[in-house]
Amino acid sequence: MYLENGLRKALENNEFTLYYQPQFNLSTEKFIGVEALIRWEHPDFGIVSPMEFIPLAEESGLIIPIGKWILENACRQNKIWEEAGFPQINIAVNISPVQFKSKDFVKMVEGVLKDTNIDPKYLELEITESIMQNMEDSILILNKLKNIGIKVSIDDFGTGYSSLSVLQNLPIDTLKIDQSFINDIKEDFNISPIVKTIIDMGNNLNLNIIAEGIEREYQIEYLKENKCFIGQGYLLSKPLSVEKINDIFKKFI
Ligand code: G
Ligand code: G
Ligand code: MN
Ligand code: NA
Repeated sequence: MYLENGLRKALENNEFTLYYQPQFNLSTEKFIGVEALIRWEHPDFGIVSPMEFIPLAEESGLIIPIGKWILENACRQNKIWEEAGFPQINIAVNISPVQFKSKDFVKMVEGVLKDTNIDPKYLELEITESIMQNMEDSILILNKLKNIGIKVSIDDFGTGYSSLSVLQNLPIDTLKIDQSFINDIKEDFNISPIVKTIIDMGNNLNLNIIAEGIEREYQIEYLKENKCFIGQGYLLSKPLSVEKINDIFKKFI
């Protein structure tokens, strides 16, 4: 309860910040995008993990204003990088299923794009497989997002229940392989066939594939050998503040 009261005040008190985790092309080692990840600096508790407060925000409905704040700030930041003369990169933003299903979601996204004036093709929204519980409505929303020109990825892919046939009917662009599967890639490459199956499926459907949670060099080797060429994870970089991302721009572009 105490945390939830704090959450109500957090937006107006400016207690949220966005961190950005770099995404790299595993072959060229080029920096190609970032995933925005919210952080809450609570005045009494210090940093509170989104794993704790996003569920509270979803239950209370606060995810709607907070989600809008996240999207606005991520898009504005991408514009700032563009205006600083850095090459354009993708910005990925996590979207809560509650937000995705909310009445004015598409209108909100359009408004943010207009206000921040970023090229929609550099924005990627991360949704989860749970939206497929309501396929028809979700496809309508996804088609609207596609028409706006933004990209959509399925986050934590492989942990839900999406079948190949469902997947091929979804107007999406990218599969993000859940980090638990990347963690299963051990040094001897003697692993379950799941990672390879997901990569093959994604490639066959012409989707981009991003490996999450890369922590070991040999995982990169395995991924490249099996034709997954985009990755993020602590080995490559942790989520970073804006200032630190600026340094990466200077080093990797
Ligand atoms: O960075 P990490 O520990 O911080 O994130 C923990 C969880 O919180 C992950 O499941 C992640 O998807 C989620 N999360 C992080 N940032 C955001 C955000 O901006 N919006 C939403 N909806 N979820 C987020
Ligand atoms: O649910 P989602 O995939 O958006 O959440 C991303 C979460 O994974 C964030 O909490 C982020 O900080 C975390 N993360 C990113 N890279 C790694 C990694 O290499 N290892 C682990 N354990 N977590 C990671
Ligand atoms: Mn994510
Ligand atoms: Na994920």
